[in-house]
Amino acid sequence: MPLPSPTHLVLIPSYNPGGKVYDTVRAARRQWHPVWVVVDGSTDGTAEGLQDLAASDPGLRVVVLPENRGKGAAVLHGIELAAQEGYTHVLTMDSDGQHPAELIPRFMDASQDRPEAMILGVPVFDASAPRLRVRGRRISNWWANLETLWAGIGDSLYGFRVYPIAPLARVMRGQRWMRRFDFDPEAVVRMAWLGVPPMNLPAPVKYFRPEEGGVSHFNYTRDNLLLTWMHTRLFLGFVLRFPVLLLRRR
Ligand SMILES: Nc1nc2c(ncn2[C@@H]2O[C@H](COP(=O)(O)OP(=O)(O)O)[C@@H](O)[C@H]2O)c(=O)[nH]1
Ligand SMILES: [Mg+2]
Repeated sequence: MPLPSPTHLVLIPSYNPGGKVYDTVRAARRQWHPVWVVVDGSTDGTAEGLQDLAASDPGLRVVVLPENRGKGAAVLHGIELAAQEGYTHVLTMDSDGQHPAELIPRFMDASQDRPEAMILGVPVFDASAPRLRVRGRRISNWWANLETLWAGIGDSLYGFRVYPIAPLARVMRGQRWMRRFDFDPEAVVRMAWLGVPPMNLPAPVKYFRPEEGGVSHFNYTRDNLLLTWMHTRLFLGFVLRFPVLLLRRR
């Protein structure tokens, strides 16, 4: 079992993930200590199940929010608590088994080597990935690269990342968006604007069929509208910052 880290923790926002969450959390715990799960108003019984797991595991902490407020809101709640306890970095990962827990140490090492950077997972898809999702993210990636003047964001959407806590909290406290699925792309763009350098590392992603326990809360219409509005506001922010970004690139 890994030794407790005083600086880096694994933070897993979770909303109605179903039974996959237990394997996910156990796999994360085999790689890292501490692991925190923020249960975001789940109604599938996983809050209780995770609390049972935490009762016999000092490396696992489960924070339960009574109402669903979104992935970004859950991450913000987690990083505020983590900062109060002296942590400086979080690795965020999904609760539904799609992300590679075995790469946690490699991502944490990269972050320890370059604490000023954000360590971004770049998804390596296999045949299980839905075409629409793979294509859709190219659009988001194109916008994110433009909005940062090609600062080097490998993937704008993948949630398997290590963030320095202080700039992330600063970016999130400053505005009321970024609370749902607009969290991941807006976080990288705004962090890049603050001057946080991205470092990209490949990381496989799996898509499970419903009969394998796969659950997705991504709603194509609702969430693509949310992402379109997000890129609209980021583009406006980009126009305002253009001179600064250009100077920095020079
Ligand atoms: N905290 C929180 N997490 C969410 C919410 N919706 C999704 N998630 C989590 O965010 C991650 C990605 O969501 P998911 O539905 O799997 O989307 P997909 O992987 O993009 O299809 C998973 O770990 C979910 O549990 C939410 O409303 N609140
Ligand atoms: Mg998922």
